[in-house]
Amino acid sequence: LDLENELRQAIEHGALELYYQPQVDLRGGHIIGAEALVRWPHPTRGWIMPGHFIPLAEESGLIVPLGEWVLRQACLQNRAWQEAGLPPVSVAVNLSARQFASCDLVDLTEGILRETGLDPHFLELELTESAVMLDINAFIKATKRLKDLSVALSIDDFGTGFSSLSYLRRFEIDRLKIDRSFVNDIVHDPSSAAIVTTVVSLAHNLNLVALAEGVETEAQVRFLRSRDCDEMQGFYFSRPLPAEEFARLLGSAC
Ligand code: G
Ligand code: G
Ligand code: MN
Ligand code: NA
Repeated sequence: LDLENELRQAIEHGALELYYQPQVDLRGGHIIGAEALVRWPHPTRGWIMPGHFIPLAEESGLIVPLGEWVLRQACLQNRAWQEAGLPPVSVAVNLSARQFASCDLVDLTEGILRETGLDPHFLELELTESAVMLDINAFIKATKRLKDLSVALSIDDFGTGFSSLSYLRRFEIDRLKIDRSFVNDIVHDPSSAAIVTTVVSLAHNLNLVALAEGVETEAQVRFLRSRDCDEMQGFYFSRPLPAEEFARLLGSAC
């Protein structure tokens, strides 16, 4: 059995798992969201990380059923946390450019929100600049309709995509996620520091929230606070966690 067939079966059997990485408010220090990150607990190969099977899923078209499973599971989980009385947070789901190009993404999202009963304000979709570049008109149409549903939208890995900045004024984006390659070097590399400072200003001037990804050290946190960055995500606060561990962390904070 090759990996593609195994992945197809894993999707069909609901054998994938979602981990959740906390997103934290830089001023108050509390958890405001969770990014859902898919993992594949493989019976013989151990845990397979998305970097290894998302590209395969994209090439084979399996990203469509995989993405549907991730979206439904993340919404169900977030709804369950809220029902359990945990402080409400948003759940962020990564979308591949390929999924964005599939014309029924908006209908699918609407259906899953209705089915799970999750308030759309607590769902965020993470898009990449490659989704913008794939088909700009389809992107504009889909993002408009998603905003009509009250779903939040962010640009993931911001600054790595070589796309034109003009899309930022044409789309109803809520948040810029500053790529971790920039955040990684802010304390020692003046260029990275300048880029992060500038992206935070850009976000604020466009009324967007700035989130720094890949935050690992106290020094990085201090730098980001000094630049008025709004939110952070990274190993400094927490690695991605299994659902039960995320719930425990969220519950212990209140
Ligand atoms: O969890 P990890 O850092 O290994 O994730 C690696 C990459 O896989 C990240 O770029 C992340 O955006 C992507 N990824 C994780 N989960 C999903 C998912 O459910 N769908 C898509 N399309 N990408 C994902
Ligand atoms: O591309 P995306 O932002 O979706 O990727 C998220 C990935 O980044 C996940 O695979 C997650 O494991 C990883 N990640 C999260 N926090 C950190 C961090 O602080 N440092 C590093 N190196 N990777 C991180
Ligand atoms: Mn992401
Ligand atoms: Na990212």
